[in-house]
Amino acid sequence: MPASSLSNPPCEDIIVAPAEAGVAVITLNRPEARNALRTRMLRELAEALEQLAGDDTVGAVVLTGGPKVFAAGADIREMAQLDLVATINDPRQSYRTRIDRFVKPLLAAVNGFALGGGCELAMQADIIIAGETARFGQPEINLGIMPGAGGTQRLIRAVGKSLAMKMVLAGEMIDAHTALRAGLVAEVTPPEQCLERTLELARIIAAKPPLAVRLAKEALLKAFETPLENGLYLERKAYNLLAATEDRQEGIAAFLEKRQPLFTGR
Ligand code: CO8
Repeated sequence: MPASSLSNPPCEDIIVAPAEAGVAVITLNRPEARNALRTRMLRELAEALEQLAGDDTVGAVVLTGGPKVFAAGADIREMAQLDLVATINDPRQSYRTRIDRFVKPLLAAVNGFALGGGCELAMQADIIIAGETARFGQPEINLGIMPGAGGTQRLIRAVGKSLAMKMVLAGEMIDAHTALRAGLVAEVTPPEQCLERTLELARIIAAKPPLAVRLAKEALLKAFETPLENGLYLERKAYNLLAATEDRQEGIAAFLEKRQPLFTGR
């Protein structure tokens, strides 16, 4: 199946590679505009993820901007056309929400700039792997605006108050190693190994029992917005649910029989 046929109508701003070893790869594909996130690109991304969510051959998705840049933020030329009413009605907000609803693990492989909406998109992923060339920033302040797609909320949770304030108020970027120290990214790799390492991690996750992965992701994300007692309650319910799965039986049996488990997603 040709990659572009995964979405209907065919994708123009992203490339969706069909799953290999349980991992599908989405590449942002506007290099001439530094992968600026125009409305079309976010729509294609939301639609592609929804399709991949329903595809049983996909256990995890890797999102990349290619070897040079992740994404330079919202498309400033497009933004320049939007007045207050158009901004309030901006469909990009709902595409962002649809991306947030992706239930499978989403990993971002970031090389080069991840700025503004591009940094916010990387933060919508569950795990970020950064190449040493990666630069993260929220430079919206330089345009007379502020982050509008999670840059104040997710960044402060990821890197803490002081660094988030510096990035958002001064518009200063941070490099990959600073991002690693601050907890924004999980690993830093040489630039040319960033995608391969992210794929490797995605393949590892895709081979795990999918129901356990899904519920664990849900519980982890709830930690950001739930008081501890409620979060612990939710975790316990999710944990209990997994007791009814065949994959739990298989995982425990395989351990006791000293063999590799064969998970089926049931
Ligand atoms: N939007 C549109 N076009 C862009 C963007 C962008 N964000 N970034 C780069 N481009 C275009 C340039 O205009 C240029 O086009 P052309 O060749 O036609 O002149 C081309 O890409 C190459 O750009 P540069 O020559 O500037 O490339 P460099 O490699 O020298 O620099 C940078 C790369 C550092 C990324 C630089 O382009 C830059 O600073 N870009 C803007 C970064 C920025 O300010 N991002 C924040 C945008 S605002 C935002 O993201 C708000 C999100 C709110 C979302 C809320 C709604 C859901």
